[in-house]
Amino acid sequence: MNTRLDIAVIGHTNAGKTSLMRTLTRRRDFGEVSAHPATTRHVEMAELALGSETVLRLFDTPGFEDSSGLLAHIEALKTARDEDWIEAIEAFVATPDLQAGFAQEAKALGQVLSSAVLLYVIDARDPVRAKHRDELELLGRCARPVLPVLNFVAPGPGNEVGHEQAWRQQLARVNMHAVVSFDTVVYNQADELTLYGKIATLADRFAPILTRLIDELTAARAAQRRASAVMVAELIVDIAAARRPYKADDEAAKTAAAADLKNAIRRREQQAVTALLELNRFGSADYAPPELPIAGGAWQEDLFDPLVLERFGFDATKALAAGATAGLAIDLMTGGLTLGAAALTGAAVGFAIDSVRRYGGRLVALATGMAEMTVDAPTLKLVIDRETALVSALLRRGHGAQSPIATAPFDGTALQERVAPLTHQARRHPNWSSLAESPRTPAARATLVTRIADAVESALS
Ligand SMILES: Nc1nc2c(ncn2[C@@H]2O[C@H](COP(=O)(O)OP(=O)(O)O)[C@@H](O)[C@H]2O)c(=O)[nH]1
Ligand SMILES: [Mg+2]
Repeated sequence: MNTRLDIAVIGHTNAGKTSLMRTLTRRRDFGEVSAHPATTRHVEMAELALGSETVLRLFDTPGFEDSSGLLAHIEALKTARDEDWIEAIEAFVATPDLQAGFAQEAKALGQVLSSAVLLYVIDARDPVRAKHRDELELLGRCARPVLPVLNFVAPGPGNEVGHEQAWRQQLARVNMHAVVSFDTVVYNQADELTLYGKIATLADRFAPILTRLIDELTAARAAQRRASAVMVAELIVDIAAARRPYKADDEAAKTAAAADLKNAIRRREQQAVTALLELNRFGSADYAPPELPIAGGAWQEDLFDPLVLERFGFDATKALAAGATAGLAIDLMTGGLTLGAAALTGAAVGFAIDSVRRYGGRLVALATGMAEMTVDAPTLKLVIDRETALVSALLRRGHGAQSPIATAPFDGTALQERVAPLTHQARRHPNWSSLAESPRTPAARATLVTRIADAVESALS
């Protein structure tokens, strides 16, 4: 059984060879990609490992610039030396004197001869031309299995026509029946697995390692999705629970609290973006997150957060409407279980000492003239939506992509329905936020993160 597969990535210059290498190896910085021809001048290698074992080596090659001239040159060599094709190609590769003006092509062909399988990358926006036919003929003479890869198949500006069908017909004519479509910019795991599956068919002695690779890629993808969703869920809990206290009648303190909270949330979101990019092996150059579009006053002030009061067993809106004052909360807190406010005896129902212990300090603070700034619902929704959209975009992005990440429009209605009750729960626990002064991470917080992550994951496209 062979334990390491060498693959040469070949094709016409600018077909997307280097981009394909980047996407397959998840290395956005591999080699050099540009719209100028002949950017790749030497053979460059990238490895794929399972654990510590390298199972696949991909070799990026300089493109063939004049494949028709090259074919004619090698055919002439073959005739002059009275050799068969593969002998003539071997002699051409091994002997600089025989390379005429084709030194770059000789490097690529040299790599072809030392590889077990060839990936032939095709720009499917191009019609099939004579140069392509000659390239195919030459590759067909190299005595290696060839898997043609149709690149640039995603429709879009500059690719309204597409010549995928013509290419498939042409490839069938030269006995290349196994073909894959692969867009190096728009990542699609099914296409990637198909690519490895077809290689396994063409070179079945490598089937065992390719099967392991396929399993590993599948598992890694699921883990990456989950870890991304958990990062978003952590962010959601942190910002939903975040609070900043201030003296209620002090305008300057209020402004400062709002600014402080806003900055903390911005930094926390930026931190999540950086972590998401890193987890998915992209970098800050790929994405410029938009600012939180909030004006100063849009932050929520909740002197008496109905959610907190409700936790104490009474309907806050009713109680407040009935003229409840801060005094009530103080009574509750200080264990004055006599509850001076007779009108509010109902409040004692379901009242738990545990709740006093947990929320007491806050309610006392609120009741004694302190207020708190929290993130408002629209801002929270915005962050949830756009980070979920970012994860979707990252999961769809190939590492060969050059343009900055653009998140697709995201309809967060269904996600909000699932997440809103969960963020309410987070709001009740200020110290579950990593932005709190003394953050706590009880098991209940972990459970909440898991439930939010489930919702985020199911909203990923
Ligand atoms: N839209 C799009 N652009 C691509 C794709 N593959 C490569 N490119 C772009 O095409 C150009 C040439 O790609 P490159 O990988 O350098 O080609 P190479 O010369 O065969 O290595 C670069 O500008 C790439 O960003 C693709 O699938 N879709
Ligand atoms: Mg290149």
